[in-house]
Amino acid sequence: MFHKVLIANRGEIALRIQRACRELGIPTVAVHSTADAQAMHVRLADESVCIGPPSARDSYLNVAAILSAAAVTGADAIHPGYGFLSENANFAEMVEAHGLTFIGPSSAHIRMMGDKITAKTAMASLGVPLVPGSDGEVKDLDEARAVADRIKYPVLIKAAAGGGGRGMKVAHSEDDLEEAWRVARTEARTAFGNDAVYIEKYLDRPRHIEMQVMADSFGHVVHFGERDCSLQRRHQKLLEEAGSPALTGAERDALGATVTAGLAKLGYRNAGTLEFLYQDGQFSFIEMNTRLQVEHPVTEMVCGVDLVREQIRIAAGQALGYTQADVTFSGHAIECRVTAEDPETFMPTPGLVSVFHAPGGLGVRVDSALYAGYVVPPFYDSLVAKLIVHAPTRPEAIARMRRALAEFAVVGIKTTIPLHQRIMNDPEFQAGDYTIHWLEQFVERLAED
Ligand code: MV4
Repeated sequence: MFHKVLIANRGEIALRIQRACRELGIPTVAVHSTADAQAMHVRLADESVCIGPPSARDSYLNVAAILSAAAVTGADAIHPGYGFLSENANFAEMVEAHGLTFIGPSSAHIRMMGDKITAKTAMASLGVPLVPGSDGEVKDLDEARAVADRIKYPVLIKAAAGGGGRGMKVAHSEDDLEEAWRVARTEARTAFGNDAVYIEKYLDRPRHIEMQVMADSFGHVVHFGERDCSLQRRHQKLLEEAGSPALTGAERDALGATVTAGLAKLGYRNAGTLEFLYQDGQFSFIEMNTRLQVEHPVTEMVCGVDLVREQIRIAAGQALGYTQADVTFSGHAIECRVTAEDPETFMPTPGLVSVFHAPGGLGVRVDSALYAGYVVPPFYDSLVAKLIVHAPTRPEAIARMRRALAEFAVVGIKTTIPLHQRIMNDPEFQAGDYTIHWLEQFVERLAED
C-alpha cells in the first residue's frame, strides 16, 4: 500500500479522497492555491503545500509545482480527483516518469478516450453499440454530405477533441450542412487546436445514462450499474440518480455485461464511466470518462461500495477480490448538486458563508468542504455541496430529499437549493419522465411565472 498520497485537487472531492485515504491508514498531502489557504481540504490534510496563485492554470493545473510538492513531501502516489489534471494523459505519464503512481487508468487509455474518434472506434471493435454515424473522422464537406445522406438528417457534427457538449453543431437538413460544417471545424480548431470532426445521427430526445466500471490490473472488471444524468442545463449536471427511472434490471445487466467484457479485452484499469444516450429502448455509446465522476456517490449508496477506496487499492496493485455476482443493488439514490449560484439566473455567488448547517439522519449524505465563516472564492467551479439521499424506493428517496433540502441552511450566499426543491415537487420529475431537454424547459417555465 502507498505510504503517502498527494491529492491534486480542492473542495469536496479533495475531502472525499482524504476520507478514503484515512480509512486505509494512508497520510495525505493537500496542495492549494494562495486563494485556498483557509480551505477545508487544507485544514484536514496531514500536510499541505502552496503551489501557486489563485488562477487554476498557475496552481491546480501547474504540473511542475504539483510534482515538486510530491517530491518534497515524499508522497508516492497522486490522486487527481475530477476536473483539473484528471484526464490529462501527459500528466499521468509525467507522474509515472517521476517514479510515482497515478491513481487512475494508464496514460494510453486516458489518451485513447480523450480522442472521441479513437474511443468510438475502440468501443465498436469491442461490441459496444454506437449511434449510427461516420466511420471515424470526416475529412471534407463532400464526405460529410455522403455520411448525412446515408444516416439521414438531422445529423450532429462533433469535435474529436470535444466532449461535455463543446464543439457540436446540428444540421437539420442539407441546407444547414455547409454552415454547420464550417462552424464546427472552426470551433474545434480554436477551442481544442484540433479540427478533426466526426458525424452522428442526431437523437432528439434521449436520456443520458452512464455505466460505472472498475477494473484491476489482473483483468477482472466489474460494473456498478448505471446513473441517470439527464437533468442538466447547458451541459452542467444538476441532479443524478441511481438507478435510472427508465431502465429495467435486465437492461442494466445486459449493458453491464457488454461493457465489462469489452473493457477486459481492452486491458482497462481503475475507474471508468461509459456515457450512453438512451432512446427508444436503445443504448448508444458516445464517450468514456477515465476519471472518478462528481456523481459517483449515488452509485456508492446503491452498491454499498467505496469507489475511491477501490481506486486506491487497485492502483496499489491489489486485486478487486470479488466478482460481478458479488455486486448488489439496493434501493434508490439521488444527488442534488448545490452550487454557489443564483437559482434563477445561474450567476455565480461567491462570498462569505455566515451559517452552514448540513442535513442528516437516515440515508442522508453531504459531501461538502463548506463551513461557517468560509469565503467561497470566485476563481473555481461553483459546486459547494453534494446532497445525496438513499432510500428503499424512488418515491421514498424523493421524500427524503425534500426533507433534507428543507433542513439545509446555507446563509450569506445564494445557492441552487430552492431550484432543487422545485424539481422535487414537480409531477413530471416525480414520474421519472424526463429527457436531456427537460430541465432547460423547466427553468424557462419558472422564469415565466
Ligand atoms: C448527442 C446528442 C444527440 N445525438 N449525440 C452533449 C454532450 C456530449 N457528451 C454529447 N452530447 C450530446 N450528444 C447525438 N448523436 C445530444 C447531446 C446532448 C446531451 C447529451 C447528454 C447530456 C446532455 C445533453 C444536452 C444536450 C445535448
